[in-house]
Amino acid sequence: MKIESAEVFVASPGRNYVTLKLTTDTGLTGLGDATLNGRELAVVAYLQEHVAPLLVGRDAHAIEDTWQYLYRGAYWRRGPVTMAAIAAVDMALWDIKAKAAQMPLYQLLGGPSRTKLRAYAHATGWSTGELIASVQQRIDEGFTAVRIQPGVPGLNRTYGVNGAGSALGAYEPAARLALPEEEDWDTSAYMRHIPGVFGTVRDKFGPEIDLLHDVHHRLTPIQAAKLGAALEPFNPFWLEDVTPAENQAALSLVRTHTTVPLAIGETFNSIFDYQILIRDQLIDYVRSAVTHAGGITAMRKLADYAALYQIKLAIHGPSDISPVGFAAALHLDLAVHNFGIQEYMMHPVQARDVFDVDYTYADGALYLSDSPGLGVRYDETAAAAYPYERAYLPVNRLKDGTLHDW
Ligand code: EZ4
Ligand code: CO
Repeated sequence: MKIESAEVFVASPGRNYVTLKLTTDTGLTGLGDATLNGRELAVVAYLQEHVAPLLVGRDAHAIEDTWQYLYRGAYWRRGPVTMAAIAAVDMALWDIKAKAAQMPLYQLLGGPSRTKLRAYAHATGWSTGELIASVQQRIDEGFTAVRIQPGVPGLNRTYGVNGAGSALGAYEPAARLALPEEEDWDTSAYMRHIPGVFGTVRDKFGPEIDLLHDVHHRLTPIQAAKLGAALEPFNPFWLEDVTPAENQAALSLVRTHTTVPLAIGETFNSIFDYQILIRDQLIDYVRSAVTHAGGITAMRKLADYAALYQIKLAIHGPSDISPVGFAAALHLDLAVHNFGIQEYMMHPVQARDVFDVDYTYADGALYLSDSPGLGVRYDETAAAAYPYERAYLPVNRLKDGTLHDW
């Protein structure tokens, strides 16, 4: 079975998605997600100009060899653009192989290790009262794990929260503007405010609900250590991305001071980004997206490496991963032994016009069907009604104008 064509589609049903479609000489098709939020067309060019010519005529079954060919064969290694392109090809080839086998992809990965996939949803509110209402909404939807993102006194807006009174989902995770919005940040104000919010939410909802929080790369290691220790009385499920973690060894400082579980990795794109973090047991959850870390082939290796150290898989699941990339995550989640939890941010409603998915949500968990492949169909005609829109993520500045991590 040979690859006959490789087509790239860009559509913006609520937000931009880049989708790769491979077709074989037997008529099978496979889909891959290549969406890199705010840098979408760089991946489109990489796929169209540099990858597609290499794919036509290749054995569609040779997934590992194609992965190595695109990774080693480029000479230039890693990086989000390259790895998103490789991920899309890899996903599409697994989709094809599973369709050829007439099995859902998770069967080819070893079969199901569980009956359902526990998911967490987002709750946001500028004030603690608004946040509590948002958490209640998620509990009413059946979630037993909720990520809480409050506003910070003195700031105009911050990651995930658009100032006072903004509706849930209206601004998540950020404004999408044709030029980057400038948010503001004050680490001291944040550090003073968060423990009180956690305490109030914990008091309100009791000990059983799992509460998560995303620090979004904003602290130094010693600040992260201090925040972790301050939140321990409220038993967080995890703190996410406490530092940018480009310096992996720095996380050992955080570990020395707190037992709060740490999750990291949504901006990583290689298993090597985790080499020290996993080997030295500095984290508890790996957070890479299938779409950004080289696809199923690479993520399976990452999950297995993490499993050696009792570290669990908690794949990034924001709305900027397409339903194709999200489905790929669910197949891995179901198959690996060391599944932790799945982020479920949900997609804009318009995305349903373009992506027809077989996965379902009920009572705090996600389920896959037994349809062959990834279980996602792409409507090219519907997609054409949603042309690409340039959109940037925000940037973040301290009060004195210094550019900070967003
Ligand atoms: O900011 O996916 O945990 N989720 C997140 C996301 C990221 C976006 C960036 O494109 O941190 O909301
Ligand atoms: Co995050």
